Amino acid sequence: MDPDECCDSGCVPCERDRDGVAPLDLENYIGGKFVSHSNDDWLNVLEPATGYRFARVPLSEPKDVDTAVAAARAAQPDWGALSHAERADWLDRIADALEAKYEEIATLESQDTGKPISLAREVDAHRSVTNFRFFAGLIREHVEEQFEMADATNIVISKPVGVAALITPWNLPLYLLSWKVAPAIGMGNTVVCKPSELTPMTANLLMETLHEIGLPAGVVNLVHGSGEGAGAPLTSHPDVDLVSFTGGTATGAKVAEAAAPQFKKLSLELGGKNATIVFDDCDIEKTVNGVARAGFLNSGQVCLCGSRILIQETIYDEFVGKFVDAVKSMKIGDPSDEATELGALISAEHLEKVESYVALAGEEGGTLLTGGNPAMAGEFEHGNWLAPTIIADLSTDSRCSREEIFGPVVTLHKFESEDEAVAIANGTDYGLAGSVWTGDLAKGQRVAEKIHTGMVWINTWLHRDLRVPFGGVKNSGVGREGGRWSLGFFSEPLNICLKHD
Ligand code: TXE
Repeated sequence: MDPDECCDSGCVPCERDRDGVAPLDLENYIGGKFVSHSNDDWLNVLEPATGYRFARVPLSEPKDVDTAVAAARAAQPDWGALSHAERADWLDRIADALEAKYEEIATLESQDTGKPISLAREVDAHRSVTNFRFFAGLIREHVEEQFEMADATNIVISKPVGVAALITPWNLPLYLLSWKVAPAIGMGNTVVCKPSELTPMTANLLMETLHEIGLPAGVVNLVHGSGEGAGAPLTSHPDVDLVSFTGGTATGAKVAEAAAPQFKKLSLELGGKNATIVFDDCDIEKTVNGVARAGFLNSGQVCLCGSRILIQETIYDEFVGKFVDAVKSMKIGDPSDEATELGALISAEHLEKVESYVALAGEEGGTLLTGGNPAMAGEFEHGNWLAPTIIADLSTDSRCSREEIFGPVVTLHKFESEDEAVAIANGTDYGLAGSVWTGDLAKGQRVAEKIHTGMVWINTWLHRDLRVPFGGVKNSGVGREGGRWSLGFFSEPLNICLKHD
């Protein structure tokens, strides 16, 4: 289609390049080399804030996956034979090299995902470096456990699992990829990465970085492509021993189905529909800010976001008044502007999904307190924009309050008692995270223990200590990563029992 005609019709332009600059064509990274994929199929990578195309991602196919898995398999014995300390040194070298590209990571991530530059710096660039640094330290300190018997000693050693498939989504691209690559290679595995086809840029930057510092060929490989074309052949590949997946629950089910018959080690970090529980003894001012951050960080596109806000009825009106004012004052717009708090949504398709939930909320009896489509001018006219949206008066069993929307949309609900709050919090198929806001820490902990979920914060949200387990229950996933849980998942324990004379 003629790009001008496309723009005139108001749809998201599919091939509109900024100032006529040709898009960057990405390549796979296999066996220590950047290589072309084996066909001529490409997907345009668009800036979510403007709709401009700025890159093309290869739509690889199963034979590209085969080549990458073979390269990883060939590299594994030598890499797995290094000591933990030697591999930890490599992780530190990667952290140093990424740290030197801190601003480049933030800029690329902001352009690729539409998120504000300040957030891309503070969250994405920071954590991508920290993940490598953190696992370097943890792996260097890792000691083999021993269990003494009267007449024997058991020594448990951690062996690599083999070849790992690492599949990541678009909301926190390098943050999540580095969260998997660091412990996976640190424990002696070699890996094949399949980043989201919507946000391939910082995965490409990581490969360039590994290449520059001379990481041995084949230790980290990357195949770009769609879920069906590259992700599915990777998860079902007979020579892949382990799959670590972060993404949507429906896709997670497909990944589990592909991995199960071959008994691959599997970790699934899936969606969430997390409750934020506000008791009447909280510090209202701090809580309003904390709850707004939990609901709208990254435009609500974080699996941990608190999208169902339960407020004790005694403070409901006061809290809601202040909360709506705080949310209305959030600055939405140009991701490269330092003052921007909310950027664009990842894609036109995703925006459509999120908007369909806002429309559904109306049909389900909800009241829109603020939100909807902001008027965006100039080059942002073609971006994927939705203002932070607050919906009240929905029943707690409505679809909008139980299903994952994954956008800047929260629902508000009243509760009277602790038990009622817990019952509402547990009334979804998800169980990833949650937060409780109260002046009574004992009550906070008591409530937290009753929520069927993997993580609960009290008087804070997304306050991360990388040593703690991360993951969920129910439809939010299987297994835990983080700290020693990652080291356990990315290794196989071998017990050696030595009989004494
Ligand atoms: O993610 P997908 P989508 C939720 C959110 C969102 C929904 C769908 O609710 O609206 O998921 O998002 C790869 N075998 N989350 O469709 O499809 C895919 O190429 C192997 C929550 O964008 O799950 C990408 O690399 N891989 C989530 C990755 O899976 C496959 C973050 C994730 O894409 C595959 C993102 C297949 N059959 C969305 N199909 C979180 N947990 O934070 C796709 N992929």
